[in-house]
This record gives sequence, structure tokens and C-alpha cells, in this order.
Amino acid sequence: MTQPQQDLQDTIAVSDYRQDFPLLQQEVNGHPLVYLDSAASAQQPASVMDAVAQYERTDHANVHRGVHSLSHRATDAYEQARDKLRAFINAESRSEIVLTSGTTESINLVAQSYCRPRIGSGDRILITHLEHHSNIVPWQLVCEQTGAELLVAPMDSRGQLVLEKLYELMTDKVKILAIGHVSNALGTIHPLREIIARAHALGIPVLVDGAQGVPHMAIDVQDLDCDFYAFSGHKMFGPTGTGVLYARECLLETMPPYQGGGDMILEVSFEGTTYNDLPYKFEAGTPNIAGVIGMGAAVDYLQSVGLANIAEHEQQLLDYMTRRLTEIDGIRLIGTAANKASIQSFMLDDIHSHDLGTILDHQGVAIRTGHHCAMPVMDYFGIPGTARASLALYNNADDVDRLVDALEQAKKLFA
Ligand code: 7TS
Repeated sequence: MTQPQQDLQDTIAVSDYRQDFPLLQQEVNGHPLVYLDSAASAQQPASVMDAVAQYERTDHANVHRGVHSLSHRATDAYEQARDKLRAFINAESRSEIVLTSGTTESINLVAQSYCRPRIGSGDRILITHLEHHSNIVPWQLVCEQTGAELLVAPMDSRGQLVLEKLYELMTDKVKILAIGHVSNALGTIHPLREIIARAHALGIPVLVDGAQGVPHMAIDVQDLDCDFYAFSGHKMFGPTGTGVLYARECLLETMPPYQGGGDMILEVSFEGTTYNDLPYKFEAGTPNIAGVIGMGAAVDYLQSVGLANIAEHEQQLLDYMTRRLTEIDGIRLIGTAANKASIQSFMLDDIHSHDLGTILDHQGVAIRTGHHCAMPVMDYFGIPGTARASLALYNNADDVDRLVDALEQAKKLFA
């Protein structure tokens, strides 16, 4: 066993916060669970589970419809969550917070409702090499539908965007730039403020895929000056099947509805339909009410801890994890950008990442393995996939030491 290094100075009492997460208090395969897969889905604090349970036990009803008390209570809780989310990312108005099923739906909404009606052959959509499939395929679909061309800004061997090349690709033919905030495969944080300013100087609107940004740092959409910001509830300690599309009100006003159905209308007749006000025009059908209420509770939780505290803790832990992993003979770190958040991909000797993941699981250590829905990133490095450890508020130095010990065990097994 390697000796744990206890010199990590935690800025917050992590052990206290860890107790807020019931799922983490269990053994897996006979070992205390070490959960290092929060980039795929983060665990929920009890307060989120309680908020969902309270709605289901005492307030369950549909929203925006009934005159009865339960429906009022459900509507109030649901709309309060929207207000919390508005404040959380500092959007100017609650009309700019469209509640969706997650990042994927948020991006598809922009692709189909904003982009598709206003582009055609000769136009271009600009993305980067580091995107998750959710920020690639929706744009490929629009290109197929319209004849527009998809341009991809390159990255370097550390997993950083090559900014000069990105800027070279920004021309008046580009109708939107869609870019991740933080790469889910490599952890790279892009210099968004600079990139957005450059795009806006040329009149190019910018969508940010914030799925891996929101959980790890304070987001201020007005300060970033982005036009769209998409994120998911389940990566920020909320329930699955919830998410947000932030969009500037002036843009939402020009966009046709994404889906038709109940709640997105003011009046319907066979002759025609008048759409509802923003943001409801983009929220057809009964939403994930319980999930959204839980997402609101997740915002409360994140704010009670403080995003600055979370970012500082995770940064220290990432530094520690990188240092400990580097000490392992035969490790190859994939993604070594100067500015990174909470994620480290790696390979160990020539052990297949799935084998590594299985061996670690036997020791109670949960990591993600494979291509991480970022196949172009894997292609760049000429590999089928990586092992990936991702950190959250509830992880500590002991988790990292357990990961390193488990990797040493794997080496022995494959020796
Ligand atoms: N964009 C990024 C950057 C992501 O990391 C993910 C999910 C998505 C979009 C899609 O989010 P969803 O909530 O709509 O599914 N990323 C991961 C991951 O890294 N491992 O599993 C899912």
C-alpha cells in the first residue's frame, strides 16, 4: 500500500459535506465506496432528495393548470426553482431560463429553433475538437438539414484549444460558435470571456455547453456575455432529466417554438395558435416537476457551500490527484492543459480502460472508462478510450489515495 499523503490543506470541512450525501455512506464489493465519476452524474445531498420527496408526498399536482391548492403549491415550488436558477447564473430575467430535460435538449433546442431557420448553404457552424457528442451531433443534423458546413477548431497535445486557429475560423460566414465551458474528457477550461468577445466583435453569437462548468465554478452569464448557456441538473447534485437553457430574451423572442403541446400556448383553434409568453413558449407538455424542484434545492445546497469554496477545494484536490497519479510507473495522463477543472483522464501501461474500471470497481472505486462521448478527442490521441477520475465537493485526499492504491493493485494483476 502506498502511504497516504496528508499534507493536503482543505479549505472547507469536506468530511462534513460528505455526510450530506447518503449514497456515499455505503460499501461496494466489500470496500467503502470511493465515487470518482461525478462528471458523468454527481450524487445528491439529502436536501435534494427531501425536496423531491416533499413535493411527491404533499404537493404533487400539475403546474400552471389547476385552481386547486395542490396545483398552486406545485406551481409555486416549480417557479421558485426557476427564480433560484436565474439568480444562480445571474441571468437578467426569469424569461431567459428555459427548463429542459438537460444539456442535450438545451443544445438541440438552440440548433433547431435558433440556427436552423436562419442558416443555409454557404453558412458555417463553428465548434471545437473537444466537444461532447451533445455539442457535435445537433449541429451535424442542422448542417444536413440546411446545407451549412461544420467547422472544427483544433486542439493541441495537452488538450488546449489552439486559439489562433479558432480565431482564423471566425468569419462573417459563421452563424454560431458552440463551445464547451470545460471538456468532459480532459478537464480543459476554455478562456471563454476572451473567445466570446472575439466572436461578438464579428457578430457571431455564442452557445456555451456548460454541463461541466456549472458544478465547479460560479457562473455569471452576463459577465461571460454568452448568448446561450446550457447545463444539466444531475451534474450539479440535482436529479436526472432536468436542465436549463439560458438564452438572451431578445434571441428567444425571435425563435419559433421547439415543440408544440400543452402549456406553450395562450390560445389554440384549428385556424391557428397563439404561443405563450417567454419562457413557457419553449416548455411544451408536463415538465419534470419533481426534478426541477430538486434542482432548485441543489442550487440552495451549492450556494450554502459557496461556489468559490468548491472551486478552491477541487483545484487543490485535482493538483494532489495529478501529483499522485504521476508517481505511478506506467501512467500516461491524457489532458494536461494549464487551466483545468476536476477531471483527469489517464491510461495505465497497456491495460484496456474497461479492464481497469472493472478491477477498480472490485476495490470499491468508481471511475468512468471509455470514450466519454467525446470520440474525436480519443481519435486525436489515437486511443479507443481512457480511464477518467472526476472530482466533486465530497471527495478528499483519502479517495485519491484509494484510487492510487487500486491502480497499483491493477498493475500487479496485469504484470
Ligand atoms: N456536454 C458535456 C460537456 C457533458 O459532459 C455532457 C455529459 C453532456 C453535454 C450531456 O449532458 P446530458 O445531461 O444532457 O446527458 N457528460 C457525461 C460524461 O462525461 N460522462 O457521462 C456523461
